[in-house]
Amino acid sequence: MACPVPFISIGSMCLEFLFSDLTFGQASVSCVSEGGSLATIRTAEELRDFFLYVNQLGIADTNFWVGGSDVQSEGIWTWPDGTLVPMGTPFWGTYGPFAQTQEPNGGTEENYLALTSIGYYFFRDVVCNAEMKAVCMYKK
Ligand SMILES: [Ca+2]
Repeated sequence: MACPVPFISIGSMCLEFLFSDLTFGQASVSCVSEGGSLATIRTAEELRDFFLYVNQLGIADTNFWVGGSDVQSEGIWTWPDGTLVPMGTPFWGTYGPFAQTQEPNGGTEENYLALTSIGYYFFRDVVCNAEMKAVCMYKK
């Protein structure tokens, strides 16, 4: 599947990685200016494709914003186009030394979705002013 420059084909997705340290808001604006939006991950296959690509590229020590947020309504996670983020397994990771809880676990303190190295790129809720890289998506 061909993707318009600067997006690259990963599985069924057209993605662009931004390797600047950005807040969620900055990342969101940057993706829009690239002609896309922060990435949406709708299926387990897409999450798997992302994971494999990051490992193949040797950047599996890097954290990335993607497009999910529950800032508008706590607990209701949506993508930039307003559709619902899938909840539970196998999308959201676990937290704690014995994986006692499942993400999202930050309540009103953490309203933005990231794929982090320490979380093995399962979904995780993060505070908005954290700075990390970002994954943009071109919507086909
Ligand atoms: Ca929240």
